[in-house]
Amino acid sequence: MSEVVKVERRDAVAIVTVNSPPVNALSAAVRKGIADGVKSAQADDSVKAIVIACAGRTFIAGADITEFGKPPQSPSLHEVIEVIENSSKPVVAAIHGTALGGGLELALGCHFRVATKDAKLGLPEVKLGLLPGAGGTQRLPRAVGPEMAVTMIVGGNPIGAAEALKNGLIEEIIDGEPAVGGEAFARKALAEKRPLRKLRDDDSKLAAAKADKSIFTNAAAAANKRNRGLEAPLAAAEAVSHSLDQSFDQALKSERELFLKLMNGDQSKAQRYAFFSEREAAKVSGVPDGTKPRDVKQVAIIGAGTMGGGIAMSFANAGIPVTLIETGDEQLKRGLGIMQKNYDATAARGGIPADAPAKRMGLITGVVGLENVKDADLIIEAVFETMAIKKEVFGKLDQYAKPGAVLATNTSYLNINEIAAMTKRPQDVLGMHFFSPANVMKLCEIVRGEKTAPDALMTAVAIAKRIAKVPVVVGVCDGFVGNRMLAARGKQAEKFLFEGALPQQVDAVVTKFGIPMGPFAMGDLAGLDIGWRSRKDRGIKSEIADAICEAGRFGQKTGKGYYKYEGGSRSPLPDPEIDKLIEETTAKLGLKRRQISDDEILERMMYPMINEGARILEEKIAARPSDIDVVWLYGYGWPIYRGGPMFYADSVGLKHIADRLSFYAKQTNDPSLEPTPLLKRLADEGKTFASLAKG
Ligand code: T1G
Repeated sequence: MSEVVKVERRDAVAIVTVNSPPVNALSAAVRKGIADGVKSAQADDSVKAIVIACAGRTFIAGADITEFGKPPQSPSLHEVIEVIENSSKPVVAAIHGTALGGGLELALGCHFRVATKDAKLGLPEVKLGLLPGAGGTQRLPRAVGPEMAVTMIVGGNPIGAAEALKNGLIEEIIDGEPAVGGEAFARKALAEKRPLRKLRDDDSKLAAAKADKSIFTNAAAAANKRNRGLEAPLAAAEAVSHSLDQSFDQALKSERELFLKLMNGDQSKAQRYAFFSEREAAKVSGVPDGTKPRDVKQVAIIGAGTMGGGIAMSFANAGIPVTLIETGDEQLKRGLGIMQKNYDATAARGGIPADAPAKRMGLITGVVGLENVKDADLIIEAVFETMAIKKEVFGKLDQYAKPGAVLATNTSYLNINEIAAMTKRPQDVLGMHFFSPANVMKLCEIVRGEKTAPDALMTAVAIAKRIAKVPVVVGVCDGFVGNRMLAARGKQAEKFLFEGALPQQVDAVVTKFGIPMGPFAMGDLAGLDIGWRSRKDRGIKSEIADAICEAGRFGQKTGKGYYKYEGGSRSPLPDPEIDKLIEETTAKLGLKRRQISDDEILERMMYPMINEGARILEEKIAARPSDIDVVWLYGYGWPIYRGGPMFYADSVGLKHIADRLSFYAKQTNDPSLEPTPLLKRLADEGKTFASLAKG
């Protein structure tokens, strides 16, 4: 008898219930349990119909990803689906929560599917660098048509029950307990003597696209439009296309071949690593077991500027009401106006429902005066990025905030301990470093102060997840994790301009690697005047960057920076004026320019960052190498199919990286490029960063 699948009888209906927390993934035991359960019901003459349902919070969420890369165990998912599909008795999938990947593929093997109204159904395999490998590329087109199928499979995004019903993916939306709804549907199907619907035999929805291939090819092209460097979406579209030009069985073979190629490829390994790393990051190390987050009912955000507004929108997007506090009506009005404009623009392009802007703005209450924080359980400060102002705000928060409120600062690099010292409650103070635009970027660095209490930390992690952010706990240092590594890269980028390269060459190497924007285009986006002001405050000269700012070229905001921007476009155009300025400045300094290879640029963009990542691990600013990868994947556009800088370092080989860093340290007379002791040790021992996580 299966530990994870139970079969019970309700008169003539057999209910096969999967109970394998946390998400009823299709482990070998679950697959075997379902197959045996269906076979036993099939063999029992008194059973006239079969329902497959799940206990817990969700229907089957897919194949068990932890089994990937291990020797396959029977029965395969294909075999389980065949048992179901070939049953002479109707099999009904009763779906709740999410039916994803192999879970939906199993449901597609059933003769009927019903779902609760909040259920979501999808084939997200491309997000793991895979494609549906158990017939989904062939059964889904037969359920909803090839156009919708290729869009769902290439995009990897689930649809809701209503959309599924409208497109014929499910037969009915059910209320209450899924098994009860499934049983009721089964009885109805029996009473109506409904013919068993085997999707593999039903090509009716393929006819239009078979007659006019452009129906499929246009949908496939549209679905792949924003794909940059990912293999899986292209392979997935190819697999679905075979529903139109091959027999079902032949197309299954093609699907298998394409699936195995992806499974064994580098991209999927990186994407599966990223999936687990994101979840690992939310497991905070160094807090006592059982530490619970504090209850957060009321949230207050201080500052309605770009960051405060974006953070407020993140809460509103998650349906959580927030109080937005400013110092004056004018600032408040401006901030609320910008949010309204953003929501309206998104709704206008169909990104959110037409009624969403009003609903979400309705969750944001603007008030003037810090005393309005008194009922808040969590307060997030997002005021001007200077220590003096932050200290002043936290001094006041200490007066107004209720005991036990978590006081978070959104600072991107200032010292949290110094800010905490402005209060009598440093245990409640921490950083929640959001990334601009805060309503879009998923990363939230949770900065742990020296005195931050474990439950305060867990509160920030939990609330970050609630607003669909990806939290990573980091320690206090200049730039925490992401910006500190970015600074190491930026130093080399700037050096290249003095040594012989131009901005467009450096940026092209970085974007070719798969990062959406290079360092110079990023500088233009953020505004070059910010760095210029900070250099002047610290008495630091940088001849080229200073000359650019002295020419009034602050980046996109002034239409010119390292690049020029024409006709209101934000796309960077190389500017001969800059090339001339760089050449003149380096000539004035008596520097001899040289040709620099793209290979050298790539190594000096990536390896110093990796070296800084190793220092961050040595200093315990990050708990795991995978936490550093999550920061870069979700905060800086690192390509998901390369796993993150530390994963990438392991794939390149730490010995090579250490050797190259030593070489560049001598070539550029920059001892800071020498491999840090941790990197040196791992390289000498032939180990990887991943080996650190294994303890
Ligand atoms: N396999 C194994 N473990 C999984 C899992 C899976 N498919 N999905 C989730 N988990 C673990 C996760 O690691 C975490 O573990 C816990 O469950 C809760 O997850 C043949 C080949 C279902 C929407 O891609 O999208 O089917 O950290 O924190 O936020 O064609 O999990 O607690 O130890 O994410 O409520 C396709 C992946 C697989 C779905 C729930 N399926 N999962 O989100 O919880 S490939 C997927 C999710 C496949 C077939 C192909 C989400 C969720 P721990 P969580 P959540």
